[in-house]
Amino acid sequence: MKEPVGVTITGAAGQISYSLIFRVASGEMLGSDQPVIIKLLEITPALGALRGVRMEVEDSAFPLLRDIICTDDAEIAFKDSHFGLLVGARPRGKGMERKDLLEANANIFSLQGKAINEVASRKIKILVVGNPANTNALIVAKNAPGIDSKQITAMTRLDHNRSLTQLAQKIDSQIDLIRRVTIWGNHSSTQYPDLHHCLVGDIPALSLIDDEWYINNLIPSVQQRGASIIKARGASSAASAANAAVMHMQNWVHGSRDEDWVSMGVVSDGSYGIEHGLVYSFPCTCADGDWNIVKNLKINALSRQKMTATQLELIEERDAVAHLFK
Ligand code: NAX
Repeated sequence: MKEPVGVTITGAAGQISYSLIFRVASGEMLGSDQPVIIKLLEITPALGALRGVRMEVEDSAFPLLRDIICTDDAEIAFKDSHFGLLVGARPRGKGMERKDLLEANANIFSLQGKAINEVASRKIKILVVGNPANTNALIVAKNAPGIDSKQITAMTRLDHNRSLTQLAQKIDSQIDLIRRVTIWGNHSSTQYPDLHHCLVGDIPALSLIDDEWYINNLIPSVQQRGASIIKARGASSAASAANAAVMHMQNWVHGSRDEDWVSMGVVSDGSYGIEHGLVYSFPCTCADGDWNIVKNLKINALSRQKMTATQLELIEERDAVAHLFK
């Protein structure tokens, strides 16, 4: 058995965490030989509800769970942590403009970035789920200069998974035969699900579907899937988001499939002409606990236009919160 590692989960009394915590504690994310200490962060008014979650985690008798800490203090929650799943965020309230939401969340994530910088393991791997996820991750990176910005990522895996399933259903294929789907850009309705490099077995996916369906159906339906779920369920996606977070971390730690890649929001190194420093979703391969952007993919005019549109939204978001950067 390995030494236990600390996993911090924020927004721990919320609906995504209600699924996520149990999957982390079961060993699904880090492996069946990796004991965990789970540290749950919430705002003070939610600590009562968090006590109930804690009781259920305890009642699950997870063999890998060494300890569970519940707190409203970010410095306690992130102390020595090796993994940070930053789920907690402020939802959009009545009459709140997008700008207000950005600002409210920017405050949360700058405080958490500072706490991470002070107390977390220097090796911490961070996944930001709370929206606006890409820009929140950027704020964490700016406020945690002691942590390599390569270790701070945002979640677009749910969008990636949604694209896989929609394609599989359309062509009546199995998910595991489909490779090289890409989500470019922001986890928002400007994201660009790209099938130009996608293969089904060894067959190009775009030769199996018509362009009209891809452009007018798959792209908008993946972009709007979150809203469709809210409409149908009366609540936003939760279990599928937790699942995507587990898969994102699993791949980052244990590697991605051969001849395939995953989509991750990462700090841009300027690849594909995307502005340096933005947290933008790219196709990435993972190996040895590290990720790398897949380089040299051919980008056609349609892709370029969509990649630029989502980049512009991220630039606007960044500029709106730039005053919170150190
Ligand atoms: P909930 O509203 O159920 O839970 C959020 C929890 O965060 C609440 O319990 C709240 O008290 C807590 N919280 C708020 N501020 C906090 C702070 N400063 N520190 C610690 N905890 C804090 O939301 P849930 O459905 O769990 O969704 C969480 C976030 O994920 C939202 O921002 C949501 O928009 C985002 N999502 C992101 C997705 C992605 O693919 N990146 C997909 C799913 C989801 O929409």
